[in-house]
Amino acid sequence: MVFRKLPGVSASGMGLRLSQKFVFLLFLSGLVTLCFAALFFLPDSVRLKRIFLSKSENQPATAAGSGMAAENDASERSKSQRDQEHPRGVTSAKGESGVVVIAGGAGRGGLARFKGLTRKTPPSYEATEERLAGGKAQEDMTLGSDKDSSPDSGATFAYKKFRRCLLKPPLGRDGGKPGDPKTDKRREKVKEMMKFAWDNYKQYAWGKNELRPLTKNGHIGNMFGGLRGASIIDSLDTLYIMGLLDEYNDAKEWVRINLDLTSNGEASLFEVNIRYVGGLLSAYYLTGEEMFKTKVLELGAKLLPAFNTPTGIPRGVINLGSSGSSWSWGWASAGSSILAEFGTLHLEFIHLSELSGDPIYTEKVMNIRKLLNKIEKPQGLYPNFLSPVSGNWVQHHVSIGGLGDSFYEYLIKSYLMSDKTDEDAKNMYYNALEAIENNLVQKSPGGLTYMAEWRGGILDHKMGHLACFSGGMIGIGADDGAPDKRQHYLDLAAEVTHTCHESYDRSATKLGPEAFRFDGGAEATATRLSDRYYILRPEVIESYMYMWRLTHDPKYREWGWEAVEALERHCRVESGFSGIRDVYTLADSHDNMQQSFFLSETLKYLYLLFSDDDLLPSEDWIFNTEAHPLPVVRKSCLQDASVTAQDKNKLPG
Ligand code: DMJ
Repeated sequence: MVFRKLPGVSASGMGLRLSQKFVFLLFLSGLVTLCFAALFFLPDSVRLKRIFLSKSENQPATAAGSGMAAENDASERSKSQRDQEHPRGVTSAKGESGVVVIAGGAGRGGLARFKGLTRKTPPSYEATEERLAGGKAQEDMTLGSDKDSSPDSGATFAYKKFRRCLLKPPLGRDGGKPGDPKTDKRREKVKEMMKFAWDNYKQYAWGKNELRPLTKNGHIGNMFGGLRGASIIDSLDTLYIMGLLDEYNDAKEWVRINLDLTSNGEASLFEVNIRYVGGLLSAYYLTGEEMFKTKVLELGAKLLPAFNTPTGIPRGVINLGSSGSSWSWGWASAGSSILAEFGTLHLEFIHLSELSGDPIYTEKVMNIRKLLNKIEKPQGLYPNFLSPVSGNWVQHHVSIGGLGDSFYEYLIKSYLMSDKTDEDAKNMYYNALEAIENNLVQKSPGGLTYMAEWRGGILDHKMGHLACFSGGMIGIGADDGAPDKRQHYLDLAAEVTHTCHESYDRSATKLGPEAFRFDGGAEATATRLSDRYYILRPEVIESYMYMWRLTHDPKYREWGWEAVEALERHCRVESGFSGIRDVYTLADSHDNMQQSFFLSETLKYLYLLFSDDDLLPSEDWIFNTEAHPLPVVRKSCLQDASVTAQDKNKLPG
């Protein structure tokens, strides 16, 4: 700046009068004050902060005990990133976004940026074999992927930490091998059945969704919106826990190379969630293989647009392509959504939030929960159809079987999976169970306990095969019921399971029909031709497995073995297993379909039934409705940098 000496003006210093100097200084100090004020009063700006604040103040704290802060930061980051880059909610997996937060990392904290995913060598199968045999390689294999996902490596989810928060090793001391040779032989038989089903699928239907064992080809169907390999995804964890490791490896490589998530088809939100999301989540949690996590997060993001309805209750069908449009099933009353569909997302979505650090999945399912909790319920019951537009029930049909079933299952399992902290789920479950007992539970003249269906107050004395899961459900919830009800719940669970066994025992094939009745003189038998089929469903065997674990009454293993023999006799064909059209005739008529849930559920539950309880122990693992094991979320342990659940378990008191 140049200060000019003005003529006729007595000047001092720089040629300015004292008063001029004073005005200038005043102006200068005003300017400086204004600049600082701008810094503090203008909206928060990271760039200004970077300039003016020290580096350490600029970084979010992610030190020990503040794991949540790191998680929240990751959530915010991914949420805003998604909003900006993928306005329709279609995101790439976190690992691919290039930005991840160091989780845990005691005392260090800080935001770290990484490009792409760290590739790793697949786990060694020798190590797995050795681990299954209880060898020293256990730690190497089970925690193999920690090299990628430990807090130090920068992944969003600390896998190693998660493993330490389990109370017991997932595969038990010896892969769950039972001490008793007879049981072990039975277990080996189930493993052979799995291998047979898998080998035939691989030979004739590889990459398709399901095997058609009579015509020896693949079936694609229209439930999965162009996604393929349903039998592969559904089999991953079963193969793994059975120690069929070559087969597991083939399945894993197919997922790595061929699972194409860019499909543009129309899918059932429910089916994709329970089979694909559930299957990939389990595979990740059991093996620590990062690729499964990447895939499941990519798929999970594709499901989010289904929730864009006035109430947030998702519609049943979703386009998995970029349009993300969704609609209700044509057959569902007045554009309604189905209770068993929108009510069977909770377990998987909680884990999507856990793995991604993005709370959006939890928010979506909590919103469903809130609406259902608030809405008026006829006699305390939850009807099967709800409008995603008005949030009101569309008609009053209540069923513990199809259309309603797994909603109830997910209430009690949400409570158990939350390490018994989700009190809302607990209350909703026990209230629902009370309403079910008051309105639906019946005793037949022959003394069989069953669950009828309810149509606006009128009972339909029919029980679906699907409803037979409820024996197991009531059993696993017994212990957390009111103290004076616990034995009652266990008895009820046993009675329902007994009835379901009767539905098998009263057929010529010793397999149960799709639905059985308790009217017109019938007791646990199908009276309609259209209800006589059996499509390899798991629900009855599922209840045997839970009841075995809860009571150790040997009858459940005997009943399971009866089912194995019946499956071998009537459903095993030259190239796989097939459903049958009529359980009451010995001249088998096969339906030519090996359902993917046979591999995922029926054979897994049988295998667990003949295993020691320490294979996927109930303290640590909750099975989703497709029998994919998901771990209990131990928030306090996961956030505690130093003490693990195993340590805590050992602490006195
Ligand atoms: C499976 O896909 C799941 O168990 C679902 O909850 C109900 N139906 C089939 C098996 O029967």
